[in-house]
Amino acid sequence: MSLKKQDSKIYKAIQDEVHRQQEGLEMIPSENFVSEAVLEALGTVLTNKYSEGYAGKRYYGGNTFIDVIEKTAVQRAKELFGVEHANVQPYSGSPANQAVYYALLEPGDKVMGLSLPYGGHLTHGWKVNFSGRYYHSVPYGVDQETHLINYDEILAMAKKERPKLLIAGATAYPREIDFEAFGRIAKEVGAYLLADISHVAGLVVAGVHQSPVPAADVIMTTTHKTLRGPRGAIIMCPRKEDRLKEKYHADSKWNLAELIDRAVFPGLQGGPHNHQTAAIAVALREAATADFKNYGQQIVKNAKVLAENLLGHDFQLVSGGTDNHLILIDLTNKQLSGQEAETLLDEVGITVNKNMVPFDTRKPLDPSGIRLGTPALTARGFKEEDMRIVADLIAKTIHNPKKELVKKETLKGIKELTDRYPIYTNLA
Ligand code: DSN
Repeated sequence: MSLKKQDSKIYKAIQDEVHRQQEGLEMIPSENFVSEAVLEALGTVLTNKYSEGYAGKRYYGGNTFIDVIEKTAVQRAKELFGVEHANVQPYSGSPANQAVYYALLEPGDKVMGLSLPYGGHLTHGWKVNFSGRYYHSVPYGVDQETHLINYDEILAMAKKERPKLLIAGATAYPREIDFEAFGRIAKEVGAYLLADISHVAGLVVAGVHQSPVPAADVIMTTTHKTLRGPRGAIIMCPRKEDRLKEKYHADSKWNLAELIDRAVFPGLQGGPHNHQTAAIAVALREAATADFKNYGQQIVKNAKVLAENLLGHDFQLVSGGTDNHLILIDLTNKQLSGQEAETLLDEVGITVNKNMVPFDTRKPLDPSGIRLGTPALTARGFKEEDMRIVADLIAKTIHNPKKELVKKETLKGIKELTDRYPIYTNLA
C-alpha cells in the first residue's frame, strides 16, 4: 500500500517538507540537497538487511550483494580522497569521532581540539559530550583580534599539554584550515592528528581546499554536508601503518586501519545501515566527476560574493569574510540576537541557524550570531548574481523586522529565485 494511503499524517508531513525545501532558501551550511539517485538508493530494501562485520567476514548470511555495495563504497572513498583505508559504516559524524577516540585513546587521555564556542564541534572535547567527559580535554580557541586559528599558539599549548590526540576541524570557522601546520605540530609533540573535514570534504575533493591526506593520521568526514551525500560518515587512514605504534600501541597486533575497523565494529556499532552505505557509494561516484569539481568551486565563489554583499549592507562578519562555504555574522551592531534573526529569516523562508561568535557574551540558546552558507543553494544552481539578490533579501529582512510590505516584497523575491532553480520536481 502506498504511504499516502497507509499513513496520511506522515505522508503529508513529508510533502510539506518537500515544499519547504523547494520554496525556501536553505542556508544552513551543514545541509545540502542530495541527488535523486542518492535518494533512490536510500529508499530501498537494503534497509531490511543485517550485516555485522565487514565484506567477506560477516556474522549473518545472505550478504553477497551487501558486500558488493560496501566494497564499492570503500573503494570509491579510497580513490576519491587518495587514502589507503576507508571505513564507511559509521552512522554519522559523532559516532565516527567516537570510534576514532575508541581506536586511539584510553579514557582519561588528553585531546586538544577547537573549543565549541569558537567554532569547534561537540565531539572535539566539549564538556557535556562524551569527548569532554571521558577524556581530558584541553581545548584551543581562536585569536581575539583576527578570530583566526593561531598555529603558533596551538604549538606552544601542545608542547605544554602533550595531548595524545590533536584535532583539526570545525563547524563554524569561515577560513581554510592549514592541515599541514597541524601535522607539523602533531609530529613535534608526538600526537595523533585527526582531521575532521565534515564541513569541507566537498571543497577538498574539488581541490579548492588543502587536503589533509599528507598530514593526518586519521580523517573523518560526514557524507551529507558539502560532499552532497546521504547522512553518514567515513573514517579514513591515509596510511594504514600506525606512526605512533611504539609510543602508544607497542603491545597491539593491529595497525591503524585495523584499530579503526575494530572500533566501529564490534567496538561501538552493530549492523551497518546498508541503504545508507549504498547511497554513500552513489554520492562518492558523483563527487568524482568534473561537475562536482565545478560545484565545489562554485560553493566558495558564491560564499565570497555573499560575504562581500553582506559587508556592503554593514553586516559584521567573523574574521571579515570567508574562504569556504560558510559565513558567521556577528549581529551585535544590529541590536538583534541570533535567535531573533533566525526567527525573522525563517518567517520569510530563509533558513539559517543561530550560532555563538568567538568571545560571545550571550548564551548558546540566544547567541550573538547566525551561521549561513552556500552548499545547498549552489546545488540548486545559484550563481554569483543570485547571491547578490540573496544578500539584499537577508539585509531587507533584518533591517525591517516589522514592515509587512517589505516582508511581502522579500517573499516575492524568494519565489522568483526558487522558481528559477527547482529541486525534486518529481516529488512535489
Ligand atoms: N551539526 C553539524 C553542523 O551543523 O555543523 C555538525 O555536526
